[in-house]
Amino acid sequence: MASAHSDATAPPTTTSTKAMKQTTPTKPVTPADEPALALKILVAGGFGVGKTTLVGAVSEIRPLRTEEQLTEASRGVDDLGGVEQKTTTTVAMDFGRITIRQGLSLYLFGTPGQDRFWFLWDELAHGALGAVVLADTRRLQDCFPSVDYFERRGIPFVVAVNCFTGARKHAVERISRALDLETETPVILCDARERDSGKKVLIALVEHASRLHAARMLS
Ligand SMILES: Nc1nc2c(ncn2[C@@H]2O[C@H](COP(=O)(O)OP(=O)(O)OP(=O)(O)O)[C@@H](O)[C@H]2O)c(=O)[nH]1
Ligand SMILES: [Mg+2]
Repeated sequence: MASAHSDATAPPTTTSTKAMKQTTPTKPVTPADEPALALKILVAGGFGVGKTTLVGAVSEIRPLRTEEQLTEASRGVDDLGGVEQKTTTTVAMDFGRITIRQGLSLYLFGTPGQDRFWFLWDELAHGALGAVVLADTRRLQDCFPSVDYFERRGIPFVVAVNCFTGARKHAVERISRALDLETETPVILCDARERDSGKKVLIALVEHASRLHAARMLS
C-alpha cells in the first residue's frame, strides 16, 4: 500500500528498522523495533477551507507551515467569504505527522489553496497513498478542482466537510451528489480544529484506500 518516493528533501514514505537490527545484533528485539509503515497523505481543497488548521490540529510534531501574509492586492483575487479573519495563506505546503496506531504513521502534506500554486501539486502528490479533500458547503465549488485532480489520477480520496460555524448543515448524501462522487467515496463531516475529528477523517481515508487497493489487486 505504501509507495516509496525518492525525494531527498521529504521524509521517506516507508521506513524499516531491518538495517539497524543487522548492525546492532546485541540489542534485544522489542515490539518498537517492528518495521514501521509511514504513508504519505495529502490534505487538499480550496482556498481558506482549513487545510493548515487540520494538519496543525492532528500533528504530533510541531507542524511545518509556509504561511505568507495576504496582501490588499490579493483580496480582489482570493475569496475570503466566510473566513474574513484570515490574514495568511499557505504558499508552499504544510507538513505534519500523526501515528494512527503502533507501527502506522501518516505524513501529512497540506497543499496551498490558491490557484497560482497548482504547479506544486504534482510534486506534492508524488507517492501519496491518498488525499483528504476539505470542503466548505458555503463554497462547495471551490473543491471541484481537487476532486477532479484526484479522480483523474486514480488517487483514493475522501471528502471531509469542514463544518464552519454558521454554515448550513447538509446531509452527506446531498454533498456526495452535488460533487458527483462515486458512491463508495466517503463524505465525512468534521471540524478541522479538533484533533479527534481530523483523526477520524484520516482513518476513514486509510480504510478507503486499503479497500480500493485490495479491489484493484483482485481485478
Ligand atoms: N469557525 C471555524 N473557523 C475555521 C475552521 N477551520 C479553519 N478556520 C479558520 O478559517 C481560516 C482558514 O484556515 P486555514 O487553515 O488557514 O485554511 P487553508 O485551507 O490552509 O488556507 P490556504 O492555505 O490559504 O488555502 C483561519 O482563519 C482559521 O482560523 C473551522 O472549522 N471553523
Ligand atoms: Mg493553508
